[in-house]
Amino acid sequence: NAAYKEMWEKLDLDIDAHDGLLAVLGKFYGDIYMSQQGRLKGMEYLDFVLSEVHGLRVKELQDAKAEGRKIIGTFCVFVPEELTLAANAVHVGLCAGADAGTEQAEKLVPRNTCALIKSFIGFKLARLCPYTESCDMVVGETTCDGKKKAYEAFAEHVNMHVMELPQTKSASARELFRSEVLRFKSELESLTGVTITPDKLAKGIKIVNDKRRALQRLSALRAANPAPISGRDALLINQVSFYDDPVRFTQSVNALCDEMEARIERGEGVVPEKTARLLLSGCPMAVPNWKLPYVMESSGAVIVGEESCIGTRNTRDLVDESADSLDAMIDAIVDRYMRIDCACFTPNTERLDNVVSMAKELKADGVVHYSLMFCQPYAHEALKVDSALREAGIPMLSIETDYSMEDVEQLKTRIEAFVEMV
Ligand code: BJ8
Repeated sequence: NAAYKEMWEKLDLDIDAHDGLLAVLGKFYGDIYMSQQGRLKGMEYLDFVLSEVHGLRVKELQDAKAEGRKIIGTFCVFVPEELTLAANAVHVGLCAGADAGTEQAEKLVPRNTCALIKSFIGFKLARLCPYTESCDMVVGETTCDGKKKAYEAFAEHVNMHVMELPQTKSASARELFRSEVLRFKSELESLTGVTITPDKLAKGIKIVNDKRRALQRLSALRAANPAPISGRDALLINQVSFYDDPVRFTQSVNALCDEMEARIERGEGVVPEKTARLLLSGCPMAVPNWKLPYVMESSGAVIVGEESCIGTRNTRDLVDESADSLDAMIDAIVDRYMRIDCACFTPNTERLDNVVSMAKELKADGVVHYSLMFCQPYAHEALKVDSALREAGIPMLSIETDYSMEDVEQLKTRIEAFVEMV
């Protein structure tokens, strides 16, 4: 498409490398997604969004920019989208799920850095990501050491704002987070020239809550047996939630949920009733990181939930909508975000309770814990999650991997053995 090419050139992408990336992505998507049987009709919207991920949606961002709106890029679910929307800006997730520009990335960050970090840096340095190139401000956060140090290097290439995140859930930690939410708010206001009023913030809260409600609905419907949707499709929906227009996305997910309800009523599913049901838990899986879900679902299992930031960790809690002053709304936002059970926090026992109750609610036969190689926080918690699940009588398999395809056969062997056992 010539118009897109012109847009990518304006964004200064490396056109040849970008063409190559789109070709690989298209093939990968075809193999992993289009080969599935019995998909919901509503997934056509997601297929469309994904086929236009570097096209139409990026064009929409350029149109928004032409109207004077700003684009805010993020890497973590701790950055409140409610405030971005209240400042009439667009919020997009920039986490990346494919190996790209690794050699260049390794000049900015050490080799033993997790694939997610290397990937967003690699995409930037190799000029492959139209989202990063569209951003007016990129927001980082002091979560894991890998990200926090990577942002120092990344700031040489983009306009960065880093939120200082606490490491505990104490009262003083809450105060710190509250002050950082306010600092983010001021930063947004000066970037956009928009003053965030209670009215605007209430609208932002409502839009993001509605998106979360739709995703909660989807998540709850997956308790049905036979599973009404594949884990791959559900993961894709969660991935797309980070960059699609939130209102349009919410409508599409609700329409998909209507279809799922009808399917459940007919007793139908994507797999037979006896299929092993697995919960996936751990590090976030950014687009197009579909390797492990694909291996799991081609090993005789179906994934019934994602206990992850690209999953329920981002959708489980809502912001209280009853506040009417700006101050009270900020408090409601702070309270909601301080409930996120990220492994960067210490202690983080809520996560153990959440994994166990999620496995029970979704009637999972077992849990696959996924850590990215070199991710300390989730590797540590893999051990804790394992013992919490063992106590509850739920088997767990711990997987550590990255974005390369080299271990696919080995993963398949381990997962098939686990599926046999559960
Ligand atoms: S709230 S999980 S999105 S920090 S995989 S980069 S932790 S070394 S992503 Fe996260 Fe926010 Fe927490 Fe969620 Fe570091 Fe681990 Fe890499 Fe990670």
